[in-house]
Amino acid sequence: MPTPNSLDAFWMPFTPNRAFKADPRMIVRAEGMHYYTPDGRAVLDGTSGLWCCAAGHGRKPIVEAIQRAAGELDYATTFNLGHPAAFEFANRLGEILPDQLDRVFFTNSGSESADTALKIALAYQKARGKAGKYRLIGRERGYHGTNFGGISVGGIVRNRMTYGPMVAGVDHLPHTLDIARNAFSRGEPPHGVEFADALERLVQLHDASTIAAVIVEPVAGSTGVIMPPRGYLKRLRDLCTKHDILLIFDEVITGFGRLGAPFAADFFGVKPDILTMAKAITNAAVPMGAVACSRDIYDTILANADTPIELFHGYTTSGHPLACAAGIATLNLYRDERLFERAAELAPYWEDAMHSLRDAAHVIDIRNLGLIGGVELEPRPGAPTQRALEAFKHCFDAGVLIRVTGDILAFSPPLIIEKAQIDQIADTVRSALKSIP
Ligand code: PXG
Repeated sequence: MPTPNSLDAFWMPFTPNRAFKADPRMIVRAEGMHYYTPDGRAVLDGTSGLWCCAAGHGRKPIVEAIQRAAGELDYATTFNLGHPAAFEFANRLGEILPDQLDRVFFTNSGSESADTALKIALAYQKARGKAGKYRLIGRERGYHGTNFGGISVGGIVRNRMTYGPMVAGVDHLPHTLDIARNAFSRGEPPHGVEFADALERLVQLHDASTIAAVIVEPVAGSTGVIMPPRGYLKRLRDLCTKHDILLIFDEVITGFGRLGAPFAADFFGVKPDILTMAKAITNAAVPMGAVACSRDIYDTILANADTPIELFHGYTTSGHPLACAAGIATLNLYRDERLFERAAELAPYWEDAMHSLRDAAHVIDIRNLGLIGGVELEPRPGAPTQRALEAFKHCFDAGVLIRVTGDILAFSPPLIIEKAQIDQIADTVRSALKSIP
């Protein structure tokens, strides 16, 4: 029988359960830029939780909004019934979303947003009489969550290889990491716009009349921080337009100021047809995701429906009152504290701090954009990923939370970070790397 404090019952996600439970690291509280361990030690959050607490932790206006909402309307379905916060939040998102990309479908996570976006793309093609356009194109090393649609278009081998044939009719673009040509580039890497031309090859192979949509992360996060080469996203947009293919941006990590603009679409000046969100949409205080669609997609699906319900899709907690309240309070905070602008202002300092690690031990590449950083390590011979894992543990013990994936250290601090805390992250990582073999 497990005791109340036993670690056995909780099957932890994306975690080496045996190793963790033999040597657990626990967090009991968070405030501002810091997590706190059970013994009261502060740990500087260099990752915004998991790319999600963009406004920092325990923010009062968000906490109070959730408390108020819980006391007022704990739950109401949005299936054929409405509550004001869901409409208000969708409208508020529309104010910061790219022009005409403001028809919002609510989900509960990034994974649900990815699957929802793919389904909407297919529904749109069918609604306009092009049901033959069914193929979905993802990208190698892409991450779109862990549901079947997302792993089908995703490109992280370990997330896919166990789960059978997945969704049919999927193909992949090549990823854009090119360390040989782009190592240590600052910001958008100069080489690799031609990676987008692989879409032209896929069109030649499958014909555009069979392709519904392309989905990419504008900046690939989970796989280890891969930046789009200069001009790449624009070329992808142009090719999608040329071949009448929808472009979906998965903005689950790039949304809400991470790059110093509301969305990556704004930062790169490239407009997708569908844009997915989650994480920082509520500062992660309540789970939520959303999919923004162009008015054309929404109008086409509504106008061509052959039943009263136009889209047979939704979740019990789509537009949950607590999530909407948290989301509205979060958008207010981003606006009132000018956090997107703050991220833009801090980005050059962040870039310098990241690249100051160039001569640190084991480092073979550094990548940065907005308030995102990636430091790639040379894998330890015969023991890939070990070095990064040890660096993670060293940093945690030294009071800084970083994220590791493979042999890459990933950074995405809350947008409220101070310059001295940026220095603290760089210094801690430098000494961690020095102390591991
Ligand atoms: N799309 C993207 C681009 C993501 O980064 C998801 C979808 C899925 O979101 P949910 O809410 O279903 O987890 C993500 C999630 C990491 C890391 O270490 C990143 C994510 C999740 C877990 C770890 O970088 N991103």
